[in-house]
Amino acid sequence: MTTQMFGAPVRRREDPRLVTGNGRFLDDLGHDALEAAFVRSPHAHARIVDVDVADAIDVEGVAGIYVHEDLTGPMAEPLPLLIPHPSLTHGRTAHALARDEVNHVGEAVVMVVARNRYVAEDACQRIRVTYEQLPVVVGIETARAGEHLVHEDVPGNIAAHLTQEVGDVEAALVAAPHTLTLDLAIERSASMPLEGKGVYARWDDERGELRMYSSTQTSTGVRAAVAARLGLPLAKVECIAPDVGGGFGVKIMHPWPEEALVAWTARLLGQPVKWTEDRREHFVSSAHERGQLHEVTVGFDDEGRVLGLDVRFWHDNGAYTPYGIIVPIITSTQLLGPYKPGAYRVEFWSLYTNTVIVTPYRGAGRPQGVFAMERVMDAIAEQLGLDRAEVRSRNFIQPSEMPYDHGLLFQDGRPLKYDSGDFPASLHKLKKLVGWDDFSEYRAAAEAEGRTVGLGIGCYVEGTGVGPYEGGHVQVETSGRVNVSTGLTSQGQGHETVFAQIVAQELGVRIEDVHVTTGDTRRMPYAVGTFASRAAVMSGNAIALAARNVRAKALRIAADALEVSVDDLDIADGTVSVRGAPGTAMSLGTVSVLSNPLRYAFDEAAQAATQFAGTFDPDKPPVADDDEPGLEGKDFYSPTQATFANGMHAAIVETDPVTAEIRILRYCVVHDCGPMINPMIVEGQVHGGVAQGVGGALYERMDYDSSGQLLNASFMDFLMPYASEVPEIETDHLETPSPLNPLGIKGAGEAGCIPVSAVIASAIEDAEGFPITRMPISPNDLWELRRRHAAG
Ligand code: MCN
Repeated sequence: MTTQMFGAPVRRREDPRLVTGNGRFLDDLGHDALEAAFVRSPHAHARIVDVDVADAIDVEGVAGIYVHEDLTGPMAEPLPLLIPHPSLTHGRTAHALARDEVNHVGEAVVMVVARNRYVAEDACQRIRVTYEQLPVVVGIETARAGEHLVHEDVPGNIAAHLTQEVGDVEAALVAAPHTLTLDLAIERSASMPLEGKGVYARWDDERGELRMYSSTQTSTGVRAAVAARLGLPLAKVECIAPDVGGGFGVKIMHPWPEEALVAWTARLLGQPVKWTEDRREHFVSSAHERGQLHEVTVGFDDEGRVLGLDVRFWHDNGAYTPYGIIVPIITSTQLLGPYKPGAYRVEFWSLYTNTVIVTPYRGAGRPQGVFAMERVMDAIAEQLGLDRAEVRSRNFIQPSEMPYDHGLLFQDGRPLKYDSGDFPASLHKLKKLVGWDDFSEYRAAAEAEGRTVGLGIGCYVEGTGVGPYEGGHVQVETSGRVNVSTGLTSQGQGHETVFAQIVAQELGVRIEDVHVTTGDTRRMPYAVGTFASRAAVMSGNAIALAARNVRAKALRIAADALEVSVDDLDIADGTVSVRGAPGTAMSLGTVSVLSNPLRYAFDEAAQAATQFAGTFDPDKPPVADDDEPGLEGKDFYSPTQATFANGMHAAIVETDPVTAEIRILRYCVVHDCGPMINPMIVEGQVHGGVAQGVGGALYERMDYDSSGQLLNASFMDFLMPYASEVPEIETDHLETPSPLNPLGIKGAGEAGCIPVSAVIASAIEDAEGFPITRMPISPNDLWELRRRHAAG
């Protein structure tokens, strides 16, 4: 019997490499490369009048200086709009180097390539760009007012406007015994991977081939986008994602201007070129998210059941829309979480501002939506004097109602349908874990000590494992070693471990013999990327199917060689044996030798194969008619819809009566991502997500002034939680299988961060006794709220 690998808390195989400093990140590569630096706009909105590079050209070591006018062919075109949508009536994307106008501080205007980064930066200092400043639009209120425009030809700064309605909301609200209206806000924030973006490209002039390395979440996307920009056949471009030090969504964008420009200059100059983002660049020229204002009206009955929900919200999409409306459409369709809203109308406006672009950031639109929905649940409970968990439970979709269709359409125009989940069971577990029913005693004990505490709760549902597809390739070498590749990339999720677990389980080999490669277009040119918590579902299933194919093939070949029936064979620990006759066996390495008409006898397995020469007819094709040579198999997994994970969090916070400091005393999570491939990794993902969520709830905000300057564009000023601010996270799991995929799994990578703002707001509100309607909340904010509340 092979050890049960699926579901085992196997320690991450990549960690020894990573924690001993042996990871190879982008900046560890390309020491022979020229390096690029950029002159970026210091203004949020301005016309470019003149670019004077005369003083920079002669700087010793400068290889090239480029402005927009130097770009040719597709390089001069605006960057692609990656996800169009019919409602995106005024989509706009940036040029790789700004043409005529800049629309946010940090937009690249000039590229300098030089011997090294120091020289490139020195040359940048000598370049003088003359700007004519234009009126600046910062913040949703200003964008909505429409007095000034980000793009002259976009009236009201409205990139997109979309409404969906299920049922008659107006009638439901009129008929409801109770109604409430809430104004809610979540501020802009951003992912902060430890390793910023980076790209390194080598051009091989003799072969006309480009090899790129990029710190990306999609090597196939970068490859395709860059090939198109440079007018190269796909076959002539390779892209490899080395170790990637975090992505959290920002590295899914492709191509980033720098990716296209570095590849283009590498070809132009015939020399390797590299660019590594610095932290300030990450703040002002990568991507942000989260910024939304919500106006919610809810109608409900005396029991707290929602009868109608009317949500209007405004999304700050920054200066351009490469990702269309993906973030607000996720908010609008997944805001409902585990609840049935009666009639539902959601309407949003996606607005341009003179700030950094938006791309999906871990959770992608859900933290905002969950914040809005959960504030509503708490407000209903408060109004009716009901228990907050009870109100939630009365509105739950029941397991018997699965699959559940809210009647909403997702980005692709298809209905969004929950496949599975048991919300009452999750809530039951959470209440037990946090001690929900005993909290009044906990509070009384705290109050007796003069402490103010509050308990908060938040529930969410998350569409994970979205298509269109992902592939897996499994190959057994004659040594018995198993090579596994999948095209999506890894940024720290532990894919080398979980995919090896799946293959060990499915094929019947030792995990030590499995070697996993991700994100290399040479190995697997067909792939999408790592985002939307999709790797486990997509590549996990594709790899499982590929391993099953290899297993079936191994059994066919071995049955033939051993002259037994396939049904009499088993594979365990890399050996195929005849059930009941353990002496009659052959290693998978030997099967691999037999699978290949050219049987090199260089290793043990090959020599072992010779013992079957008698039973193996040399005149017969060495593999069955429908097989190809080699013990390998490939498969793809392509679902028709997302699978829905869900979770519920609760937290106990303490607020300081004098300093208004907010401390999280306990943080509890119940999570359901179906069967867990590796519970230790899932918990690590949940912990990381909660840590990021705590940042979003209490610390992290993009502090723009009205002229569009980002005032906190460094780690000196942008607060992130340290280990000391992240509470110990107590977790429990439910494993409701998805009926949609062979392994029954759902994604887990974003879950942790989704409800944290909602939960912390709920707990602070419970502690303080007045509504919390805006996150993040700092001690200053809380102090100010207390002052206003006291003043009535
Ligand atoms: N897993 C599991 N069993 C399940 C579900 C997941 O064992 N039922 C494991 C997976 O095999 C994988 C991990 O949990 O090792 C996360 O899986 P999944 O939910 O499929 O998410 P992805 O691997 O697709 O990762 C993407 C997701 C997203 S969208 C963001 S953003 C994010 C995240 O993962 N960025 C991360 N986690 C991150 N973790 C790190 N360290 N760095 C990032 O940039």
